[in-house]
Amino acid sequence: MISSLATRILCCSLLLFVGSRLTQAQSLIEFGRWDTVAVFGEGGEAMNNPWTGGLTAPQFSAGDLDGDGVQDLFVFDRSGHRILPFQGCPSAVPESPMTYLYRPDWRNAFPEGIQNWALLRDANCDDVPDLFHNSQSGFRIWYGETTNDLVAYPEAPSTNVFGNWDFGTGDQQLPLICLNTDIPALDDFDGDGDLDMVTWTETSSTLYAYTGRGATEGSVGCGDTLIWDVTNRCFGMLNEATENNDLFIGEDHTCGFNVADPRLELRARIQHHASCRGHRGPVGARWRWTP
Ligand SMILES: [Ca+2]
Ligand SMILES: [Ca+2]
Ligand SMILES: [Ca+2]
Ligand SMILES: [Ca+2]
Repeated sequence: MISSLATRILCCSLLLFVGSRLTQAQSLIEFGRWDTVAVFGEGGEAMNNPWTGGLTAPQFSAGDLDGDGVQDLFVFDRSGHRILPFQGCPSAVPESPMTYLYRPDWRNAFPEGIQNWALLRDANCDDVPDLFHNSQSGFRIWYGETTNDLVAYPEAPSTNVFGNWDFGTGDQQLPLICLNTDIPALDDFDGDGDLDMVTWTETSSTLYAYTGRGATEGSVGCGDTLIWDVTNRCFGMLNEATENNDLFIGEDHTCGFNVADPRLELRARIQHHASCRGHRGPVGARWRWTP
């Protein structure tokens, strides 16, 4: 009996001792990022950003993230939903290309939980990049501010972005479409100062055109509020087959359903810039609308 009791006391003492040592050891362990080890290519040249981790399905955006007047690089990798910011570093040698430094410490500037696609654009022309990203079958915008020499997105959007849809009875405010499998073409295509967008429709068969209303509303071209009209559901007179990758253009194109008066663009003369430098997003071409 005494022997059994002594054994129990000894076991408990050992457990308490081991437990306290483990707790002490755990409190001393700290993990940190160590990416100062240089890595060299086969030719012996030092590699830039060797510890970035690789990119699988990246989407690239330019934007001045730290407000120093130099364009930085925002990368969103659809695979893993990763955000990778890079600081733009001008070369000290004239006419030498700019390099980029991976800044994982800037990641916390961006909202969490972004999936599928994310692009930076300046939606309100304050020279601070705003964040567009997928949300269900639409998208949201976070407006940026520069605080402490780094962009911040303090105010979460409460809804997806809405636009004006006219089906023949006047404007209706409805959510804009941009599927999670898509990446929109997002730029000022008509050159009037505000952002426009071209993206695939719900069935990925034709293209929506969203046209910024800023200039036509009498506000500044790129106003403090981004207002979009859905100006075409069959933009570019092309549609893709549902079963395969066949593309129907021009006279072969069919448009079963559209918004009212889509000829706002169809009447316009569309110039197709075929140069590779004109490629933008999923549309694979650069469009210019000329009245
Ligand atoms: Ca910068
Ligand atoms: Ca902005
Ligand atoms: Ca525009
Ligand atoms: Ca406009």
